Amino acid sequence: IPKNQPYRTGYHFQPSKNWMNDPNGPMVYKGIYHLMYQWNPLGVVWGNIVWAHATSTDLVNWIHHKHAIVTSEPFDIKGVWSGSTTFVNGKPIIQYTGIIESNQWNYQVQNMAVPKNLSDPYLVEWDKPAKWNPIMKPTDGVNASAFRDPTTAWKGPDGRWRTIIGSKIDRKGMAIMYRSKDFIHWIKARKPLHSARNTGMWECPDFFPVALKGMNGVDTSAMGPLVKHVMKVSLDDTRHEYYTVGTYDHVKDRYIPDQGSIESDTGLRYDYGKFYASKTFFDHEKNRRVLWGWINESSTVEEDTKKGWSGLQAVPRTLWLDRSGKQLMQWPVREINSLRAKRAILPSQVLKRGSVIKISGITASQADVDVHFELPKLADAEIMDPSWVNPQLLCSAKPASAKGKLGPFGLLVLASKKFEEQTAIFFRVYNNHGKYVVVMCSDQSRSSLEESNDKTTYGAFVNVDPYHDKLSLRSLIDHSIVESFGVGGKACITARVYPKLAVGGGAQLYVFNNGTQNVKISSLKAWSMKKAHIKY
Ligand code: DQQ
Repeated sequence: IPKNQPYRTGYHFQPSKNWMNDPNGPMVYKGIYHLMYQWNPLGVVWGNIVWAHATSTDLVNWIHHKHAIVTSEPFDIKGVWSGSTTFVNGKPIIQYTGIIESNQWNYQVQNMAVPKNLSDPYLVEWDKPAKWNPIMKPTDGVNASAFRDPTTAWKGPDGRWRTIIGSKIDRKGMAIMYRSKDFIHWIKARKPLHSARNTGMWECPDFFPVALKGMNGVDTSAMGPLVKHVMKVSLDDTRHEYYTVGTYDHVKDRYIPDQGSIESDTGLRYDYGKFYASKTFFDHEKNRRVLWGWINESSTVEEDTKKGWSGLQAVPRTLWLDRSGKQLMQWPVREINSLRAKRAILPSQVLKRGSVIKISGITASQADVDVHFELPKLADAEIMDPSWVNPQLLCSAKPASAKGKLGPFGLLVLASKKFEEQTAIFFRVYNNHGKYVVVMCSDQSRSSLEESNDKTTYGAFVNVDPYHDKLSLRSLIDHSIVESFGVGGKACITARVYPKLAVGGGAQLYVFNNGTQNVKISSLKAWSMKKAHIKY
């Protein structure tokens, strides 16, 4: 690892060097968590992809093993792309996309890989049975360069397995479904499980059940009256992910969203900042569903070349259905708390209009901070302009420096001593005909004196009633990444930032209120975070 690396993270998953993208085949097996990922052994941009492989007992500290899957056979000689793990009679089987030699560009097929030694909890050796591979080919009208990223399969009441593959026909994105009795021979269903017009290629689809009540996860094959289903896709066009909550009709084998749709701009997202090619798995040992997502850089290739790496994985998140049944909730896995070290507390107090309070005594460049706000006088909220339908545009038009009434209030992270640099994560509250609208913003516009970075501001509406609920904000700060969780995980925003001054000891943390109304901090706790151990 090159020395003097101000942007390398302390507790996010990243390889020793080079390019990383999608998380692949995550699972837990015999008490060991597995994360495989798309990795370029030869450079800082995408290419030469292998499935790198690391394991962990706690989702925090990792040990690398030899690559799980590399190109070698006619059915994957030009590439081993993303895929998922399914437990079939207790045995993990990987399905992944292989690129084959062809006159056609990026000709895609699906393959399977099985562990060579099931008694090895680290599952170091994988076998790609030449007898069966490829298990799915782009036949009858399927676009061979748009046929990839198999999901974890699920078993229907008829005993047959189902899996979906991301695809498109012209601009219509879809999840093609296959069925199998033996997990080897797969037959394409006549109709896709789901599709949506004008969405382009659906990369890395994910389809899974969530319990109607509580925070526990359920097995991917669970269905019936106690669950809803979630369908997520990564849209190649916009590089954003969208999901809907809906019903899986297992008789017709179709997914029907309750409301909204994938093509809509205002659709639900796991994360309203950077987050792509994500994948969940059911952690049957801790009864939770865990989400992994790839966070790419916001710096130029020149900068990435200098630092020698590109790409992070978000801290894995537990994911469950909100009580409303209309959206998901997310929260960093609790194991990450084991890295919390020195703590700073701010006693409950009024955060006066115009004030900026420093949180001292922790390493602000590698920290976890959790703040809860109370709003004494909601009636003073600004009037909502009906044209503000896009929260990202609203946040860009009204950055942290734009004074409001109730807000902006929140955190200034990775701030330099004289505020030449700062990343602001904050709320604003509006009054929309007597109903309150809360917007959460992550403002990167002043995050670095370096001009070449992408400093796009992100925003999300938070479906919360500030009359009854506290507006809380948790941010995981780690040198060049800030992952923020609004109101217990109702809205999440991840940003990449590359400060020049606010690095190491030069970084500071503040809580601020740039509104004309006072708000109350009912609690604020911040921790220095220890380094995670990643062995390469
Ligand atoms: N990355 C993989 C593909 C997938 C894309 C290739 C999404 O399988 O569609 O590295 O980032």
